[in-house]
Amino acid sequence: MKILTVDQENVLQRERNLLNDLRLKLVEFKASREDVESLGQSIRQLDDLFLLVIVGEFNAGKSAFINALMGEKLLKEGVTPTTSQITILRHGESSSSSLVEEGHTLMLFPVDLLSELSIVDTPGTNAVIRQHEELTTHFIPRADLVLFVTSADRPFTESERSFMAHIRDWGKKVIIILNKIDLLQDEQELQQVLDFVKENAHTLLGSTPEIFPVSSRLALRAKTGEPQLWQPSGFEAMENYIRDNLDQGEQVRLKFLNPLGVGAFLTGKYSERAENQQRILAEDISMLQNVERQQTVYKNDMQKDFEFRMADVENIFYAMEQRGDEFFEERFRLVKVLDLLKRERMQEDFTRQVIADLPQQVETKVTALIDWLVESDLQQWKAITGYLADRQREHRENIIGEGINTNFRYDRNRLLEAIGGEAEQVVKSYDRKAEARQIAENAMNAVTASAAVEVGAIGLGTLVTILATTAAADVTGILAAGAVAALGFFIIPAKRRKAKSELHEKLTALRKDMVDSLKSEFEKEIDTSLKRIEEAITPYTRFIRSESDYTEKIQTELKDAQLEISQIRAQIESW
Ligand SMILES: Nc1nc2c(ncn2[C@@H]2O[C@H](COP(=O)(O)OP(=O)(O)OP(=O)(O)O)[C@@H](O)[C@H]2O)c(=O)[nH]1
Ligand SMILES: [Mg+2]
Repeated sequence: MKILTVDQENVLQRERNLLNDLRLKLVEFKASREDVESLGQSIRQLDDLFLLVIVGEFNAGKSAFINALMGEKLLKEGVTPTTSQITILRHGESSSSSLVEEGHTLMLFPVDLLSELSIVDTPGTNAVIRQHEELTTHFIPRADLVLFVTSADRPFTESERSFMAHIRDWGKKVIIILNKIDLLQDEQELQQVLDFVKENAHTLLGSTPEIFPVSSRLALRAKTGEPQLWQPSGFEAMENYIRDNLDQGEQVRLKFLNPLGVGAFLTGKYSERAENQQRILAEDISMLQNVERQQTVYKNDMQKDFEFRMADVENIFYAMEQRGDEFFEERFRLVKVLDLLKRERMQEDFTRQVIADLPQQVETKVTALIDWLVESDLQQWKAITGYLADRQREHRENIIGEGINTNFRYDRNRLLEAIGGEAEQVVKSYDRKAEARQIAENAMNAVTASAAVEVGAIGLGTLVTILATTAAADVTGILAAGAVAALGFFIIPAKRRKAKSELHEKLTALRKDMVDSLKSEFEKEIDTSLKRIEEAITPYTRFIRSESDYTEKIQTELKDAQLEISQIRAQIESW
């Protein structure tokens, strides 16, 4: 027996696969339990596309009838009550039997007929009441056809009668299978039984349902190698009736379309969720890009500003060099030769006129520079903290409710809070003085190291004084050693030149050392600061990027599912 066309069967297969895939995706995307469950239900509806429910008293031959339908003796038959549980038969790749949660048995068989319809075998109608309730509430309402099996040798028993009365109100299509007609003597006996059944059914239902006299025993034999028994089995008319009744265009279409509708609704709902999520992620990403941009701008600005400020420091040295030149110019003269020999005096004058307030100037400029550096770093941290806080606030105000996956929301908020807290902590515990001291110390250590001077904890200004004075002392030392008589027109200018160039050399070296060491300290400081900020937001960046990739993947998959749904729909609607 075949109910579906090849085309319908293919569509059914495609639809099943699609909905099963979609179900897995929804689970992965943390869809709500109810949504996953309602999709599951739709898939089961598809499994039970046509549901035949077989009822009748024990020993009527219900199980035997089903075996004959399937053409294989798969269910147990017996003269005593045999089927003890409601048993649902579906198609499966291999035979299996399992107890399902509602307390009935699910049996799977690799039988073609079952891929088109599901069959419910039931215990006899005289079995316990509880089962009746289970049957009437769970299976009768879903049945496409209720097959009432009654045995020809004991037609329409009391319990069958009361059960029929019980299901009457559901308004389900019922047909009566008068089984075991092979036990009857002749046509006349058959007619008697048929009349009896008809009468009783009419009294009970107010109308007469279709009645099919069959022999399940003969039908099974006919399907398993004795074709001559097919005609007397009476199965032909009965099977034709079932097929014609189930295959009713519009109804089949609806049965195919319903689960697709559920699938379409859920893909729509979760696409929207993914879209909302993606929107938030896009804003997060643009915030992160903004931070990155800010970092680059910050670095460039700082570098430019630094060069500018350093030029100021360098100018102090140039000014001193100029004062030195003037000083030597003025002192290295023959008329002042006696003054030149007064070493102490010379040194004092040099300190007063040439070195002058250079140490204080350097000290002031460098301190200002370091303060500026520390302050900028702090401001940058504050800016970052501000961005993060903004994102958090915006998010709190903008609760998209159902539209966002709760797990995503939780993870993201947790990260934002952690990073925001960390940044805030950095800002709070920021010790400007300590930071500045550290930078100054590092710079000084670098200068003293390159100048090979042993200094304790002195200021930068003092250090410059020491170094500059050494330069002056040298100059005068050389002079003191020379013989006064030898000082002539040639010697003094030469000495003057030498003093000038030595001062120039020393100052250049000093200035260079100072600039270089400050510069390298500065660069180190900037890099550390940028890196610290970067490291603080890295977990967030990583989270956002991976969530974004994932959401994009889900979005594509849902879109594909939507497309496939509409394709299948179009095909069904063209039937
Ligand atoms: N002669 C004859 N015997 C049949 C026919 N159909 C079933 N039987 C026999 O009737 C007995 C009962 O058959 P089952 O199929 O077990 O009956 P059931 O309605 O499923 O009974 P429960 O599961 O106990 O409710 C078995 O011995 C079957 O072989 C038939 O068409 N002709
Ligand atoms: Mg049975």
